[in-house]
Amino acid sequence: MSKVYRFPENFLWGGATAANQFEGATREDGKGWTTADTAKYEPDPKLRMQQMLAPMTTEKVEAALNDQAGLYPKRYGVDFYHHYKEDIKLLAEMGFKTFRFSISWARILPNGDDDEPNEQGLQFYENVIDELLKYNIEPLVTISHYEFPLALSLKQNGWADRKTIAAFTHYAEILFKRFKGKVKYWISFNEMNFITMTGYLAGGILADKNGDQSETQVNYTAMHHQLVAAAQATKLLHEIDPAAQMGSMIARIENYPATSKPEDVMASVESDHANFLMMDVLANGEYPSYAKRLFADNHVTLDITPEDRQVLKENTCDFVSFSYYMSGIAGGEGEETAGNLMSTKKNPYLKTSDWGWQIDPVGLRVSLNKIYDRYHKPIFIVENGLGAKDELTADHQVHDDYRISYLHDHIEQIGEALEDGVDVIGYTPWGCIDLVSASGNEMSKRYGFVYVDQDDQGHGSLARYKKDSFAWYQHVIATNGTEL
Ligand code: BGP
Repeated sequence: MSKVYRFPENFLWGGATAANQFEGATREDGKGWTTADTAKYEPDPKLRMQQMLAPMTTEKVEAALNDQAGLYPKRYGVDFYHHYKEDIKLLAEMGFKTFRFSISWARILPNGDDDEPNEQGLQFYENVIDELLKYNIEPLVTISHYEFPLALSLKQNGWADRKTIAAFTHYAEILFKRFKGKVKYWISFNEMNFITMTGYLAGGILADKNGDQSETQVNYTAMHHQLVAAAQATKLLHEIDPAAQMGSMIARIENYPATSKPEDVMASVESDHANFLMMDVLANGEYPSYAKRLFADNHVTLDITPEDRQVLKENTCDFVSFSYYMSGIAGGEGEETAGNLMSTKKNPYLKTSDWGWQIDPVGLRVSLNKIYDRYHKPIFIVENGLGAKDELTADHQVHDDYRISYLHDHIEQIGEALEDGVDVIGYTPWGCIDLVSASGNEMSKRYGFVYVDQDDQGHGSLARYKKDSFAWYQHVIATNGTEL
């Protein structure tokens, strides 16, 4: 008999997506270009991550926009824009209590800083939200998920410029006013910690506009601007819709010490510092004491004004959230394996996914405990899942027992963490309906309970088919996690 876990009665079971990987329709209804629209499909898997993390330039942006022959999968996603009713119906059938999606800034403000919003953009998201509410599905909305209005990158180098804080808060204010009373859970930025590594993906930064500043300096400056913007947005949300809550979010990378050698343990502590930095600021209201040394080690100096400190202090987040896919290793030597936007060293105790990410359910419990010990705030696990190659049979089935096993083992560990006393309020596995991969711009890497008929070249009927995991997750939700 397997152990029975007790999840809170109102536990928010659901799934997660992001506009740039899911929606498509990038040229429709007045939307402006975004940074995600320049992500070209790279046929060689070995070069994909490199391409994703390489600094972007104005020249490369222009080439992408003028490229008639190239394949840019994030421009078409899986066409949620035209399938949202059908898709939400499937989520409702699974019994979803919540659905995480993001709003594309350039659909609301095509140039990023327009005075007036694009009504067609707002209407689309209102339709999505109303459709969710029709089925009693709580919307969980990310305001900025790996896409940025391209016009603002070209005009003021994205988040490198302090003016972007005002543009963002104007955009957020429009959303809060329009969706007041309808959206209770908001997340300011997706995986905030990656801005220090990936200026273009997370911050719309163009390397040729950095002047004589180092890339690291510019990325950290952008990080500070995002932190202030997140705190200002929290303030606005609480003023406009006091019942709503703002979450902060990071990509949690649980990096174990390579050995019990004290230096390896210290490397793991430092890895936590780098990983938690932005959440520490948004949850605790100030830069942590270790930040001084971290900035010095990176040769970074930040312009933190007294007003910045005040807004951060007075507007901490209501809940914390994170993505969790894998664990890694800090310190030591050894063979490398791939991971979520960064590689890590191999852990001999763990198996890996088809993409080399180390599968570690217990690591999720470790992270949940660490995060709760650190912040004492409710925790929303807003991404988790297995990217795998699925096979659609002739009769439109997908037997994804590997995905069921991954999710089963992670949900068990959430159950364990609940028993540890951790306040977990919800769980939204990533890519609940198949979508374009963030790092690889490919369709082959699938996470969903629902299969979408589309290949890496963008060919396919876009028909949606239920995988075996669909019925399994439906049962998990129906029994509130007591039957896994
Ligand atoms: C996270 C992102 C998502 C997402 C997921 C899986 O980093 O927030 O946007 O796609 O990882 O990553 P990938 O699609 O690269 O497998």
